[in-house]
Amino acid sequence: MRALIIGAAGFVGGYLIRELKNSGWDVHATCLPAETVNEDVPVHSLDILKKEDITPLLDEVEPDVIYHLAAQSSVAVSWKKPHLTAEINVVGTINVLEAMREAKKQDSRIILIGSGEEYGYIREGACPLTEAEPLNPGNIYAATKACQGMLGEIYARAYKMDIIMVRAFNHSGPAQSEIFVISDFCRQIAEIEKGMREPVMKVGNLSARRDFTDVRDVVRAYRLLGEKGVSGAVYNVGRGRAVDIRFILDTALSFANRSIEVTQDPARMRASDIPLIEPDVSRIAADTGWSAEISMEQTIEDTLNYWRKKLMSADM
Ligand code: A2R
Ligand code: GDD
Repeated sequence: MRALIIGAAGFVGGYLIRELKNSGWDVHATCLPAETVNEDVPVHSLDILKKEDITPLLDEVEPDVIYHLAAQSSVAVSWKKPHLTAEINVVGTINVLEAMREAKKQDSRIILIGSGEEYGYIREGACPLTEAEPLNPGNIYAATKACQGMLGEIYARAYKMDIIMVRAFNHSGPAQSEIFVISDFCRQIAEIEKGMREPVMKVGNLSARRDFTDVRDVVRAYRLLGEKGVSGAVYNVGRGRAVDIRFILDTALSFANRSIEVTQDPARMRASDIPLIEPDVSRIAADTGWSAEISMEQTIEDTLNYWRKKLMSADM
C-alpha cells in the first residue's frame, strides 16, 4: 500500500509515518515549505491553499490512501484566528477533494481527520456518543471540522469517492506542542524541576471532561482504517472513557519530583468550553478490531520524560 500523508510535519505526522512504514507501507509525506519532516521517506513541499499544486503531486505519487492531517488544529487558536482556521480546515479540504477529482488515479482512499469536538454541546445523557449523534459544535475549530466531515460525506455520495471521516478525540504523547493540556502541564513540571520557574503550575478549566488516547494508539487506528475501514463511514477514534482535567493534573503532579502549587490562569480559560465529550468506540472496534491499549498514566509519564530530556539537551 502507498500512503500520502498531507500535513506530516505536525505532531501526528511523524508517528503515522513510523506506524505505516513498520507495517510495510510505502510512505510519502508533505509539509509546508518552511517545515521539515525528520523521517526517512520522500517529502514533498505542499501548501493545501495552493490548489494547483495538489493534483500534480497526486499524479506523481499515485497513493492508495491519502491521510489528510493538515490543519489549524488548536481550539484555543481558533478563537484568536477564526479566518485562518476556516481557510485551512475548510477551503484547504475542498482543495484536496477537488484535486482528487482531477487526478489520474481515481480510486485513492482519503481519510479526513476530524475531531470529537464536532459533537459540541450535546444532549443530556447522550454520552457515550455514537457517530449518529447530531453535531452541535461549540467553537470555531469544531465548526470547521464538522464542515470538513460534511464535505467528505457530500463528495463521497455525489462523486462515489472512497472517503472515510474520522472524529479523533483528544490525543497526546511525547513531542506534542505545549499548547495542548497534557504537554502543557508536563512542560511546566519539567521546567519547575529544573528551577527554570517558580514551583507554581498554571492551569485552565479543570472540570472539563475529555477522552484521552495515546498518539501511538491513534496512528494504529488510522492505519487500520486505511486497510479495513468501510468507505463512506464516520469513525470515532478514542478510548471511550472521559476523565476530568483535574485527573490529568493530579496524575502529572504525581510524577513530579518536588511539590508544586496550582493556580488558575485566566489566560488559559476559554470563551466557552464544552463540559463533557466521550465517544462510543464500538464501530471502529467492530470494523477493525482496534481499541486503545496504552494507559493515560503511561502517556503522561512518557510526555513528562520527553520534556525533561528536551530541557536537558537544551543545556548541552
Ligand atoms: O500550522 P503549522 O505551521 O504548524 O503547520 C501545520 C500544517 N498546515 C498545513 N499544511 C499544508 N497546507 C497548509 N495550508 C497548512 N496549514 C497548516 O498541518 C502542521 O504541520 C500540520 C498539522 O499538524 P498539527 O497542528 O501538529 O496537528 P496534529 O496534532 O498532527 O493533528 C493532525 C490532525 C489535524 O487535522 C487535527 O485537527 C486533528 O488531527 O486532530
Ligand atoms: N491547553 C490547555 N492548557 N488546556 C487546558 C488547561 C491548560 O492549562 N487547563 C485546562 N485545560 C482544558 C481545556 O479548557 C480543554 O477543556 C481541555 O483541557 C483540553 O484542551 P486541549 O489539550 O487544548 O485540547 P482541545 O480539547 O482543545 O483540542 C484537542 O483535542 C481535539 C479532540 O477532542 C486538539 O488535539 C484538537 O486538534 C482535537 O481535535
